[in-house]
Amino acid sequence: MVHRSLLIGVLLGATFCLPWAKAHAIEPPLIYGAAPSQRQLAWHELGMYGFVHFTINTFTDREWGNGDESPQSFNPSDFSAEQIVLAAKAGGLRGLILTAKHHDGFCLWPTKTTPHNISKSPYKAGQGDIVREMAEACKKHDVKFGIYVSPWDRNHAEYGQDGYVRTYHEQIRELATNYGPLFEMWFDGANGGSGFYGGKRGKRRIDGATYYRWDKVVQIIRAAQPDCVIWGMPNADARWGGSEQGIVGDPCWATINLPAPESQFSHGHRNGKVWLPAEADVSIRPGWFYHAGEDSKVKTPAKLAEIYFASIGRGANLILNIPPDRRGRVHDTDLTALNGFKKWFDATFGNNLAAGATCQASNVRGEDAAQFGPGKLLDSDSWSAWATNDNVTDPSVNITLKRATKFNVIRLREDIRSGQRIEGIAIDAMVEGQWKQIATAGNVGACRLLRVPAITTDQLRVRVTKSPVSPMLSDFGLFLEPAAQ
Ligand code: FUL
Repeated sequence: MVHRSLLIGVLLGATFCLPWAKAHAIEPPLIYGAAPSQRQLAWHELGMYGFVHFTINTFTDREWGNGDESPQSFNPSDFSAEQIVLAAKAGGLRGLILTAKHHDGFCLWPTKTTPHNISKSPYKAGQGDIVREMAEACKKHDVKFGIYVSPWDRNHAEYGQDGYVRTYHEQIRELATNYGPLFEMWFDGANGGSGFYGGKRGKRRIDGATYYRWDKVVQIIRAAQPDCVIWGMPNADARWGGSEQGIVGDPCWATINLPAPESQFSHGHRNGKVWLPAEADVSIRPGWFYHAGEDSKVKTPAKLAEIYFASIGRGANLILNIPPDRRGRVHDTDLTALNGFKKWFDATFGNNLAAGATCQASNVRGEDAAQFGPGKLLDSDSWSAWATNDNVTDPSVNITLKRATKFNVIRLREDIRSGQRIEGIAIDAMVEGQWKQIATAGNVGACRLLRVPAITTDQLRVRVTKSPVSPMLSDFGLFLEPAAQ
């Protein structure tokens, strides 16, 4: 039996509180499955950034140093962190991750943990610190900064034993505490076994899942850099996209069940238990380090555009490597490619042709258009969303453009703060008085780009064809991509 005074209270509340309560009456849909943390959301917003592979390998013309190279060989003739950062910026990259230490163990900062570092090189007569110079140039030009610090160390005598793990943790602590905010730290899984190892040489086998004490690494980073995305270890914030070609699978889910074999990283798992989005990595050249012999093999803007669609366009982030040459600068050929790519990017995405359109949805959550109306598809907030009532899982929205418009790229996003919901979507265009389906996709996620044959129309329709719960679509864009050079 309901207590009498309680009942009266509820009734009074219902009567007198209603006008006040109305603004809060329509609750957003419940989150579906795993959803991103704040730091992951900021990372999704970042989208595209760069890698800077630079170390002794640049001077020995190798991809993997053995660990026995002399620090004397690290000798850039005209290093300019600013030139590298400006090259990245000119290419539209919004952050840079520097190889502070690659597998050969040479440290680009004057670490206290090993003598195998820049202070033993001729660079600035042993007074240099490339990590600092890069961090400062990034800060100056409003580019985010991140660090790659290889777990595998082919120089260190104690690699394979506890002593090295303590050294490695200390290296991470130095990097995480002395160089300002880091947006991402990258932990490579490569481990070939053989190396110099303090002169003992031979092969060292470790279990990559347990040897490095990742739990401790996470603690060190979280304490110093709570907003830093950790890439590539158990309990990380982001995962490898499954290729080194800058391409992820289609569909690519931001969720996955762990542990999972790397062969499943490119697609992830639908309804996976953790939000662990993919990052697609690729070099602008065939190798990760600069080799003069590859000057004629720099990727063209057209190739970079293709990569953009196969990574960002499938909801992943993209990290493009731009390796400095022996001067310590980005080579002219790479600069030309980066500039061409940015020109293509601006020409394509600089003008959203859907701006100013009107939207009519088949259903709006609680009829509350101010909170959940289809106008949210066209506002400047990436994640504010058109939402429907809980029982409506296959709604559609008609979009009327201001005038007949030619386009060949469609952009969709869903409100990933509420999880990855949509499993099927179709776009129709009104052509000669009839709806014609022009594109479909098996998911949406943080960003979905669909290239279509150029079409001119003033009416479109977006249909959610499959979703286990009410969808939350947050962005609709139309663009006209010029042919890339
Ligand atoms: C790989 C490394 O072995 C390469 O040298 C490079 O650093 C690439 C980004 O990751 O696993």
